[in-house]
Amino acid sequence: MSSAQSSPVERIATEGYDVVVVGAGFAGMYMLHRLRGLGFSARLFEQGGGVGGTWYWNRYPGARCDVESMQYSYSFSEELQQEWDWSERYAPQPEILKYANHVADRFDLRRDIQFSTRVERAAFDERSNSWSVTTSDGKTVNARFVVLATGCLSNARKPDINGLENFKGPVYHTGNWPHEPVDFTGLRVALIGTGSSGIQSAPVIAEQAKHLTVFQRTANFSIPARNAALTDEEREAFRKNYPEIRRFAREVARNGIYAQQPDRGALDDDADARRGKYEARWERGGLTFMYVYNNLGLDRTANDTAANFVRGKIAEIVSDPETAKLLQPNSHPIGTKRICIDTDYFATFNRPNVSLVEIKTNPIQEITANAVRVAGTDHEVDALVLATGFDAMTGSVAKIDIRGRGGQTLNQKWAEGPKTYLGLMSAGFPNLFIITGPGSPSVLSNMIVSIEQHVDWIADGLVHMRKHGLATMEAGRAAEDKWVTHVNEVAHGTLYPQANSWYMGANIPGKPRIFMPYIGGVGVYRQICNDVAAKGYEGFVMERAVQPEAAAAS
Ligand code: N01
Repeated sequence: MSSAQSSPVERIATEGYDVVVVGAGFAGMYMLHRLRGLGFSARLFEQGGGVGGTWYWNRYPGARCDVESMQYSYSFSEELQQEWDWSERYAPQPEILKYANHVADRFDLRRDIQFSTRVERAAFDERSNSWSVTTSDGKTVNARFVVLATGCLSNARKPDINGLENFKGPVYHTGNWPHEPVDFTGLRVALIGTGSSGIQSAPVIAEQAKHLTVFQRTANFSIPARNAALTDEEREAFRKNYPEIRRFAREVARNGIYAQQPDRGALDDDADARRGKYEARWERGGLTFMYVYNNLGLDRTANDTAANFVRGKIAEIVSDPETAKLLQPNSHPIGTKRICIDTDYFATFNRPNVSLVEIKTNPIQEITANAVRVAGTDHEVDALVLATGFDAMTGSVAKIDIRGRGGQTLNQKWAEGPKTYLGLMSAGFPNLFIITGPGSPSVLSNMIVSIEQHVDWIADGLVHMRKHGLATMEAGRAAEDKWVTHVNEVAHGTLYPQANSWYMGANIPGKPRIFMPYIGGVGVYRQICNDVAAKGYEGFVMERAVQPEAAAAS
């Protein structure tokens, strides 16, 4: 498209880029690679100083992926998946970041990436059918297409806790951790938040700190990771079976993870058989605990059997009965908030240098210069760790001033909740794609499986447009409304909306309560996307450029 030929579509491209990609995480990097392979010109802007996205920012102690390394990796290059050696069952953050850097080097991606540059504004010009993209260095470039690869959990959220700004010691957020080593030796540390990040970091901080006080608003379900070094034999077995493993992850497994699938519901087994199965999965460890049975996300009675099992395990592990009781989750069905995967989280509360403060009934009153005050008691600390999560799925998109047709902003359009067709595009914003956006399986799946599917689908769409001389592609309003309704209906057929989760936007005061990801499963979703494309991009509106002569005559 970037060759200097005569159609208006092509002339625009020579003044800028065919595509601007925002974000150099796993989504943006693969998008860039595909675009270049197809002969599109592309520029990628990344606000961080390096590639890796989530894994660039989340450097907190104990950070590691909760999807097994051999599966949390790109599948698009056979050479890449055969040559890279993962060291552990669950890769630690530094190793995933090293992998991201390896990919950037191996595919020579950096020459088209501008680091330390935020995209601040993107405005669609209806006359030229192109986007004008303004970056934090004050420059503006033109692009026919913009692809938002801004990540679902990339906008770290500082909580509105009274007095936080008065704290005299260092304050860290797990989602925006310093690049320099942080040493807690000899310090009293407060950890606020007990989601995946808090649960992963608590045991590691506790080993170093003089004292760790964990402030828990909602107790969470967590399953042991059973992390271990990968043996050569294990790696080899995966490599040999990759074609089948990848196919299964894409087409069969709901969450994009190759694992044994359940063949029955929890109430189809008697109590002994059920307990045996839960024990076996607990011993194996990891996310697949939730795949013992096929109705844990659907039926509350079935769900209770798994939740009771985990509550029982917490009581067995934690020595102090009162602490154990506080750590037993009761506010939501198991799995309806993202289940956590830990290494020694519950056992950490048996350490003499760790204490738990429950802040549901007595919220934090204030943070003072040197303490966290709860129910009139000052818990004195030297450092604060905020593991308080993200403005998920929409937060990073909302930070960009995006203006579509008629100058409408995406934030205005999404004021009552995100609206997309297939999570990929939003009506009124032509030629703007979102990778793993709200309305797609994204955060309910192995992210890399979902990322590759979206990138390939977008790449195919651009090739289709080039082949047919089309200038714009846009979600149709009717198709979008229908999809939003469908996403909602599927979610409300499950137990998920019963939790005050970030899936629902419930962690951000004032954010609309909409179940954002598509829960139908990655295989079903992939088929829907493929069918839509096969039917000539059914539900999307695709238009040719108006030729200057025709425009002048009208
Ligand atoms: O964030 P979260 P996260 N006062 O939103 C509490 C992925 N991830 O960074 O539940 C006091 O889950 C909040 O309490 P409550 C994964 O998808 C993956 O841990 O709202 N507390 C909660 O306990 C995950 O789900 C990996 O009542 C406050 C915690 O902070 C997602 O990222 C590792 C508060 C936030 O939990 C987000 O995880 C890490 C306040 N004002 C993350 N505000 C792996 O791959 C919030 N909280 C392993």
